[in-house]
Amino acid sequence: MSESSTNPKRLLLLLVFMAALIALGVLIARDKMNPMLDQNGDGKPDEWYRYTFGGDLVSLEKDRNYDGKVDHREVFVGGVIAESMTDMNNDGNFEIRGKYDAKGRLIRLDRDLNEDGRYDRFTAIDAETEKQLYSEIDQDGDGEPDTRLAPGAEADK
Ligand SMILES: [Ca+2]
Ligand SMILES: [Ca+2]
Ligand SMILES: [Ca+2]
Ligand SMILES: [Ca+2]
Repeated sequence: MSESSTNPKRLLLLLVFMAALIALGVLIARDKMNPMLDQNGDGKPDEWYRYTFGGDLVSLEKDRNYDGKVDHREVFVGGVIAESMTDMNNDGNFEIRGKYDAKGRLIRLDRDLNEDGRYDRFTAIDAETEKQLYSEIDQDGDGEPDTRLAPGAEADK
């Protein structure tokens, strides 16, 4: 009779053990999918990569000045770059944002020229020629384009 009362306990222990093994396996798999690099060898990661289970790159992040904060980020869809963001002055805001078409070609460039944390210059790019098509500005300060600049006005920065 004592054996029948210990069996459920053993079963429970076995289940807990198996669950722990599975959790460990998931952690190892996640680490493999999200590798980190230490480019300057200071012991702290400065590049982070994320992959899908299928091995497609999902995103990469870089700390290019090694201050511990991400200052460049790229997002990929189907292994193709879809968006990039760069913090030019390392204040935590990404002053430059690029958007890309399904072939990974730049089609829009958003910039925060006055470095207030909001994009204020939005430039459409021809994917084929890589030339600027037109620019818009954000006049009401909501971070969205609302006013199209006259052709040639891009030069004023
Ligand atoms: Ca480092
Ligand atoms: Ca940084
Ligand atoms: Ca910045
Ligand atoms: Ca701004």
